[in-house]
Formats: sequence, structure tokens, C-alpha cells
Amino acid sequence: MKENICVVGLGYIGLPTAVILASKGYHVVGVDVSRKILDQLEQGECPIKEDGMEALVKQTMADGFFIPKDKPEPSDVFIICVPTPLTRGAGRKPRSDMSFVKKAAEAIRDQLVPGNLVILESTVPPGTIAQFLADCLRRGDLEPLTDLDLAHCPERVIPGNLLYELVNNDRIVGGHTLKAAKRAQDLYQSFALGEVIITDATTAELCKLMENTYRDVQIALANQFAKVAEGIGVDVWHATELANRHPRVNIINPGPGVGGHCIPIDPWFIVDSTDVDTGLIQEARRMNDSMPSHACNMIMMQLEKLDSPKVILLGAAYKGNVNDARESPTEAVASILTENGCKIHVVDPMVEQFSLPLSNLEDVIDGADALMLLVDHDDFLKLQPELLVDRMRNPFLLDTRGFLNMASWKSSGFKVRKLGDGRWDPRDSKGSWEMSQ
Ligand code: SAJ
Repeated sequence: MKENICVVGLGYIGLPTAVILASKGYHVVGVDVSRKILDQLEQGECPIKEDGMEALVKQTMADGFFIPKDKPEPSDVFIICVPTPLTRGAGRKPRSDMSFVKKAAEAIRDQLVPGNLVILESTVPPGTIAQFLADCLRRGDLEPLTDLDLAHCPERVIPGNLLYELVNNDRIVGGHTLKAAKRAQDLYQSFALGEVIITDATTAELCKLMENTYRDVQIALANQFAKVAEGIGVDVWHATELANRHPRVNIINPGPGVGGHCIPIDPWFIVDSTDVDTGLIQEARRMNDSMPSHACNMIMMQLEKLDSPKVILLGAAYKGNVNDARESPTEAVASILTENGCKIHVVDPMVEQFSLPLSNLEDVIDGADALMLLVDHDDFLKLQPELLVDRMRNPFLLDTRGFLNMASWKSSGFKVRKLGDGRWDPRDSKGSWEMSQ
């Protein structure tokens, strides 16, 4: 007889985890506090736009294995998948906001019986399972550290390829005890083709933070190289391609900043968890946080002679081909340009919800002074510069992702500039940019 499972939090991680377990024959109750998410699911809609998700949600609900609810129910296993954002108090370093984990743990507390397995998937500071989670779950008649099996199973999936990675990635499972780790391992191995590897809970907690911090530092290095290349008149994209021909070098891409709900946040959890000098991690954060204003300077330099320039931001998502705009660099870019007197319009064919109004390019292109490509959505490759150029007051394109075919935009009459490319003289109104390849 398969165990009953209650998944708390039906966001980007909780919902796919719930339905994939349901597809393996577990009876899964999925709980969320958002009425909107529950309504969408009940109407057969999937709140997450990812390949395969909608079909899986429909199938598991039709089969009766996945049931969305607004409150937890008694179960054998509880999986908590709620956000752990940052709190940014004035004058101190950002810290983890554990209020959602606390609420989720308190919501399941009265349903717990000895022998239950409680898994926390949310990214958390090291030591959370043994202390914070146990404290939140404790009841007069229930001691979590002895009566329950507690485990941390950090998620690793990349938005944009979520279901594939959920099944195929290797997975780390950290138990408060060996028994807890083995129980969680069996559960995840029921759907994972990747290997599920067990360790202790604190190692698993640190491991997750190390993965995302590693990525943040790598992106910071790419951004550092981009600024250096601009300063010395080199195209960093071309130089990177050449450097990556070295068998042990893999430099990734610079850009207008690092967004999403993980990479800009998780390094701070490490900084906050130790008295050791974490200067390298903090410097990487600073470098990545400086990129929106760096990209804005490239625009302002070009538009400084114009009165109230009209700038169209292409992309609101935090990265290409996703509809998720959390912590998107576009927000910072929009506010910097607005402070500098620009009129801003944001265009994104994928994003439905954003902190600023979204426009259709067709409605805002007339009289525009600059297009700023911030997100590498495949949809933007379909733009036809020859149809845009005559409608703009000042046809200028800044590509912050090294994504568009600059030669084609340039031959259509655009002045073009690419982040990380120093082969450009801003005094030359025609633009002295040349392709080196
Ligand atoms: N970015 C760059 N240059 C690059 C790659 C990314 O500027 O070369 C930017 C993106 O545009 C985006 C941000 O960084 O704004 C983060 O994007 P991402 O694709 O690097 O990562 P996420 O946030 O979508 O997902 C990450 C993944 N972690 C790692 O790759 C180590 C994913 O596996 C995790 O599951 C996820 O964080 C998470 O939930 O923690």
C-alpha cells in the first residue's frame, strides 16, 4: 500500500512534485493558501507554463490521485515547498525570511502523528531542519526529533526545463537520522531516474546553497570580464568563445543582472550563517547587482542629447523562455531609466504578471528612441528590424544578452551596441561596430 502524501505549497516546485508523485500512484493532497491557484487547478488550468505540466495536472486530477485543497490533511508524508525570500533591513546584510516555512509547519503540526515523514524542500540556512523546523513542529505530546522522520530534499530543477530535470537530475537527500534519509530516498527514487544520494540534513542544506552560490560567482566573473572587455575595446562574447576552447575553461554569459527567486538570494543564506569572511561571495553579489545600472549607462550615453527619450525594454521575465518575472533585472533597469528622465515601455510576450504595465511592441514602437533587449526569449528572434527602423525617432538597439544578429539589425539601419562589446565608439553617431567573425 503506497503512502499518502500532503504537499504544502503548489508553486514552481510543489506542484510538479505533487503531480509527479501522483502519477506514480501515490494519493497526493496539494495544499495552497492562494485561492487563485486552487481555482485555476479546479478549472483544469495549470498555473505553471512548463512542457508537460498541464497534461500531468489534468491526468492526475482526473484519475483522482492529485487533489488540491486549502488545508493539510492527515498523511504519512508531508512535503513543504514554500518560498524562503530575503528580508532586507536597512543597514544590515539581507537575511532569510523563514515566515512561510513557519506558517507551513504550523499548518501541518496538528495533523502529525508519530512515524510521519516530514520533508522540507525549500532552500534554507544550514541547521534549519534540526532546529527551526523541529521547533515549529513541536507539540506538547509530540517531539519531532524522536517521534518524526525529518529530512531536507533541496530541489534542483531549472525553470524552463522543469519536469525533465525533476525526473532526470541526481538528487541530494539529507536526513536528520539515517532512517529519515532512507525513507525520503525511497520516495524520491520512485520517480527519479537520476540517483538519489543520502547524507545528513545540514550537509544537504549547505550543498544546495553551494550550488547556487557557485552559479552566482560564475555569472559575476562573466560580468566582470564583460566590463573589462568594454574598457579595452574587445568583444567579450568572441573572447569567451575562444577561451572556452581550453579543455578546463567554461565561462558563462554576462547580462543585465541576475534574477529569479534563487541565485540572487541563496548566497546571502551562506553569508548569514557564518562569522567566517565571505568576501568573495559578497563581491560576486555586488558585481551582479551592479549590472542593471551598467546596462542603463550604455543606453543613457547614447540618448543623452534627447529630451525625454522613449525606451522600449524587451523582456520582463528574469531569463529567457520563462514566464516568471520574480526578481527580474528589468525592474531595476526600468526604475533607473525612469529616474534619468526616460519614458519606459515594457514588452514581454511570455509574462502575464509584472510590477509595471506590459505593452505590445506594435503599440509603442512609433517615435521610440531605443530598444533594450534584456531577456533572450526565442520570440525576440522573430523581430524584423527592417519593419521597425523607420517608425522609431532614433533607431538604437542595445543587446544585453549577446542574442540578436547584430549584423542584420545594423544593415537595416539601426545603431547597435552589445553589452560586453568594447568595439564601439559612442562619439561616432553611425556606430563603428564591426563583426570580427
Ligand atoms: N544568468 C546570466 N548568465 C548566465 C546564466 C544565467 O546572467 O550565463 C542569469 C539569468 O538570466 C537569470 C539568473 O542568472 O537572471 C538565474 O538564472 P539561471 O538559469 O542561472 O538559474 P535559475 O534561477 O533559473 O535556477 C537556478 C539553478 N541552479 C543552478 O544552476 C546552480 C537551478 O538548478 C535551481 O534549481 C534553481 O536555481 C533553484 O530553484 O534554486
